[in-house]
Amino acid sequence: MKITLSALAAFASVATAHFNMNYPAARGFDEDKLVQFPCGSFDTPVSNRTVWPISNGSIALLMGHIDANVEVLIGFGNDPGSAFNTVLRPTCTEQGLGNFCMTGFSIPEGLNITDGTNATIQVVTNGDPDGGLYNCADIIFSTSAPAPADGVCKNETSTKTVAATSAKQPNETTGTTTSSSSTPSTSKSAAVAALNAGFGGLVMAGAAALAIVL
Ligand SMILES: *[C@@H]1O[C@H](CO)[C@@H](O)[C@H](O)[C@H]1NC(C)=O
Ligand SMILES: *[C@@H]1O[C@H](CO)[C@@H](O)[C@H](O)[C@H]1NC(C)=O
Ligand SMILES: *[C@@H]1O[C@H](CO)[C@@H](O)[C@H](O)[C@H]1NC(C)=O
Ligand SMILES: *[C@@H]1O[C@H](CO)[C@@H](O)[C@H](O)[C@H]1NC(C)=O
Ligand SMILES: *[C@@H]1O[C@H](CO)[C@@H](O)[C@H](O)[C@H]1NC(C)=O
Ligand SMILES: *[C@@H]1O[C@H](CO)[C@@H](O)[C@H](O)[C@H]1NC(C)=O
Ligand SMILES: [Cu+2]
Repeated sequence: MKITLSALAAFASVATAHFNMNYPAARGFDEDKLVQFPCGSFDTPVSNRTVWPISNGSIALLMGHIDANVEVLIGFGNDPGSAFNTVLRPTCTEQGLGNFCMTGFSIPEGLNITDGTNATIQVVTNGDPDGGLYNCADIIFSTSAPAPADGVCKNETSTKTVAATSAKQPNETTGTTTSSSSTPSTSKSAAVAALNAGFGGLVMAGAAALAIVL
């Protein structure tokens, strides 16, 4: 029983974490300040940057919302501040809790990015009713960057992406309540299906159990 409860607590904590950026390593993480633009309140680049490839890069996220829009931006240089002016991956909608591994990132041609160029990646998601959530990672580009270690970048079996219902940036839309008028029943049934399936069901069961315990 004790084990079951702590397992539920672990799952429940995923549900409250908004989202984490696991690879490349986030600059920092403060769940309560993830809503602060830019970088979820972490304004200072770290000195131990992740060596990241110029083509075919991956980004590993841990999703705490059952349905979220996700966009990836980049700012070049040692400290881009809030100038995340280049879109690396336009907004898509991700469904399912847990590990989400985005693949196939390549830097657009013509930007003169070479080995040793520094940059900061910002991932923007929604999922909360009140705007964007932000995580940043400081990187240094290398054509010989190692692939992420085995198991670091993987998808939960229930994870899937669909075309975003809005072309807006995630921080200009709210969570699951903002599906466009043509698709509410689809996204609702998808959310219910996810709730009833494996990981999602456990998370909600965990949250419910905790709510009762507390
Ligand atoms: C990139 O950042 C590191 C610190 O993280 C710094 O030592 C290095 O000089 C920077 N590279 C360039 C080209 O400025
Ligand atoms: C940088 O150092 C911090 C603190 O030791 C660590 O948590 C983080 O994972 C490191 N980041 C990278 C990219 O190695
Ligand atoms: C791109 O990266 C993925 C994930 O690391 C890997 O499986 C794939 O083989 C790579 N593709 C190329 C063309 O290098
Ligand atoms: C590209 O960047 C390198 C290193 O920062 C610099 O030496 C070179 O002049 C740049 N080339 C162009 C065409 O901007
Ligand atoms: C994870 O799923 C997304 C689509 O939902 C896909 O683009 C990506 O390549 C997958 N990652 C891996 C490591 O297979
Ligand atoms: C949304 O993110 C963009 C950067 O991608 C930023 O310029 C804009 O200020 C953000 N909007 C809000 C309301 O924070
Ligand atoms: Cu959240």
